[in-house]
Amino acid sequence: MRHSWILLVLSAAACVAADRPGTAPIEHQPHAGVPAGFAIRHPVDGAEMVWVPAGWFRMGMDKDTAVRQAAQLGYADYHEIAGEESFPERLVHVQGFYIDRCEVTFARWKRFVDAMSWKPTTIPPSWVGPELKSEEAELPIASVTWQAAQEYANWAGKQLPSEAMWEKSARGTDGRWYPWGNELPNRELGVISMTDALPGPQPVGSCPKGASPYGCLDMAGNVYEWTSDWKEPYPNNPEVTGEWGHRWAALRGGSFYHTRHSYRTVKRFGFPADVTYFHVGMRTAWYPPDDFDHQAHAAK
Ligand SMILES: [Ca+2]
Repeated sequence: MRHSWILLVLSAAACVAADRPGTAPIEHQPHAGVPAGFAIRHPVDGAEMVWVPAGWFRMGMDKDTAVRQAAQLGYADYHEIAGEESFPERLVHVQGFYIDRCEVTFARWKRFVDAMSWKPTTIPPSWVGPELKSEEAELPIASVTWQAAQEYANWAGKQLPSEAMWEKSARGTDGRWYPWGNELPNRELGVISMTDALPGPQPVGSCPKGASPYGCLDMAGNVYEWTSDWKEPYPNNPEVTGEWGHRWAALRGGSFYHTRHSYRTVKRFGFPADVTYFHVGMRTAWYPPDDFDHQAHAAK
């Protein structure tokens, strides 16, 4: 009996030690051998998805980083870029998952609509009817409400990424400010607006130089992307201001329509879940089943 207790205590101690940031937590990891960025075709919606391995990453930012990011963008005060909404920086652990390499396109959205015996509760006003114009096929779907985005994800057997999943997909594990590094955005890196001239949405994946560490494209710009989370203060945020709570769903990544500070990987944005605009789209994430054959679904 005494021996059993010693084993139990040792085992518990090992669990605690291994669950600290920077170490591998003891957990069920059926996909541990899948390399970062491994690409598959999703079996339902056919989207190319890339693998983000399980592990810790730096999420959010601290005040010093906010000051430096504001300065890089030409602002004297980090409150002008809502830097405090991303406080504090901390290590967050996520399970391994796949995420769409690109935003959901008109072509994929049409597959969803065609496959449904009922129609989504909302259909983007930009939807043109039963026939998809060829020039629209690879544009990102836009004017999508949070509910409609959830409906697409449910149909595909996937989900919207949480803010943590989205942020890790965009910045990897080195705390970078933008998907490509710390260099300021430009039109080679993303479909962005750094001036008053708006580029309008572009076909997804048109800025390969702006790829994230896992190969995700358009995570800065093109269309804003819904996450599965409500926009609420992060735990231990020392500057909780404004109105928070279950009022806004969180969006990430900025859009062709947004201001120059919206393209940072830590930037959070929110809209009421039943509201949308012409620059709001989505991408999906997916936890594959334990017996998923990654190689059999590898993207060609
Ligand atoms: Ca985007």
